[in-house]
Amino acid sequence: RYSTAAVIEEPIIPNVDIKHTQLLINGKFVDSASGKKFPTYDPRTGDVIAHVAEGDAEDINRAVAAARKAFDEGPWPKMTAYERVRIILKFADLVEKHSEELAALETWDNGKPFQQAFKSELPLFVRLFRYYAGWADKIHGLTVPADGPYHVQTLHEPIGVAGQIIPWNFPLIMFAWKVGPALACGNTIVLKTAEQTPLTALLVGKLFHEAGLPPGVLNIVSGFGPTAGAALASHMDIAFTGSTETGQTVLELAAKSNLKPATLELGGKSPFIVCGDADVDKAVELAHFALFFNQGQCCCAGSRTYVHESVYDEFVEKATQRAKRRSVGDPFKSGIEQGPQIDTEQFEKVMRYIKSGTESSAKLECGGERFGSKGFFVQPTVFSNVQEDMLIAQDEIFGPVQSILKFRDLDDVIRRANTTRYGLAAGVFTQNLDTANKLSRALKTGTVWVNCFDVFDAAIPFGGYKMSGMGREKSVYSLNNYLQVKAVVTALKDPAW
Ligand code: TXE
Repeated sequence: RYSTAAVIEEPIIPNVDIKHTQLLINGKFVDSASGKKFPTYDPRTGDVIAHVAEGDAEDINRAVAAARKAFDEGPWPKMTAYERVRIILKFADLVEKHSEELAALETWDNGKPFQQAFKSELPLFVRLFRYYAGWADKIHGLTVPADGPYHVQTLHEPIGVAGQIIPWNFPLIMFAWKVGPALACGNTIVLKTAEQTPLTALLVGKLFHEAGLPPGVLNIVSGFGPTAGAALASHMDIAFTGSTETGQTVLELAAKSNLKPATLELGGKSPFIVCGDADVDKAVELAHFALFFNQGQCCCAGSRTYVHESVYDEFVEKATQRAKRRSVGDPFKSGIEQGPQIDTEQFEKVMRYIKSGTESSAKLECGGERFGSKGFFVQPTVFSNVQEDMLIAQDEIFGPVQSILKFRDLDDVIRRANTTRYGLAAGVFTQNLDTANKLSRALKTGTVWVNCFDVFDAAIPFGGYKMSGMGREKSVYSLNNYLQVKAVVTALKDPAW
């Protein structure tokens, strides 16, 4: 039976003031040029939390002008790297101080469990900025030994104004993945948040200015994709996280405007492979986490659970029991593992996929219905007997729906795991080193987690093969997205030296 720990008839109202709902342009909170506002909703109930200024093309133009001026005239790019380090570190300290308030706001706007936001996402956010502060004064070029009488060096220069578009599933973490490296490299930024989750970015934007960030360096525009998002994609250098379909539009706009480079971090349908030698209880728990974490709203969710035939029946039985024990309810209540989906569109999308699963020959082991009568909650759902050609095995559901498939041997699972347009991540669960090595090399994905999943350390690169994206985020690799390399070749007067 499903836990009835929390009924959302009386949602817990967090003790948080919503202080910032305007656009943050040139260091000031301002209304949108049109004066328009849009509502942001509490996914637990569908009630409006606040009305937020709605930016569109004109606001993007104002934000870009501010960012351009801040880049061209300084002081940001002209500061010493050490001064930039100190501002980023001070910001990280301020966020740490405001962690509880930020986590509450994140849960309210997004629906994720408060404990998850407070205990893991806020500390990771702070860690990401401290990590990037560590890079800011260690970015430098090379001296290159070339043929001929030349002194050759490379300068690693910021690209200028970075345009960044982020999604709603991890509003703060996605902010950190994008803003951290761009600022460390000395760029200025125009960031568009997702229309579902505009609130936390505005508060951290305020904290950044309190930490000493000069006006115009970080501009934050709330608004919708086809208006503000498209205007930004047509403007400058772009970094985008979102769906593969929207990623294609963003790349097209980037190409049609000024051929700006784009980094894309898109969707996935990641395999999680449980080998015959695995400890089944541990595999069940990790596979459950890999799929259900964050209401299943992770680009890298382990959404195709492949299980070796020798442990398949036991695994299905235990995975079903685990899903039935998952506690669903008000994400502010302690002990709740799963809150609501982000909005009515995502809720309906998940329900459509569940329907397509029940209409196929897959077996619905548990769940399959709405949870409660309010908001956007979905029962943790498990399908067994899933086949590759079913929609639930092909498409990104982005919800709490586990699809379990059976495999025979390693070559069989490698071929099937790679038969998808996506290539973001994979999980491998085995005690055999040779099996782990073989799978890690054969899987066509940007990340392979062996006997673990969703390890998001700041120093580990993340990104996709195939239609899961272009470029890498986090880690030293992400700096490349925000730097240009200039070769300086100087003729030597006295080649002998
Ligand atoms: O994503 P969109 P949506 C996947 C997931 C989900 C599906 C749809 O499968 O069910 O995408 O979600 C901005 N020009 N992911 O519709 O549209 C938009 O305003 C420029 C995977 O929310 O990709 C938001 O800021 N920008 C994903 C951002 O793009 C545009 C996370 C993401 O929205 C735009 C979220 C346009 N024409 C959803 N249209 C991941 N990779 O983690 C929209 N946007």
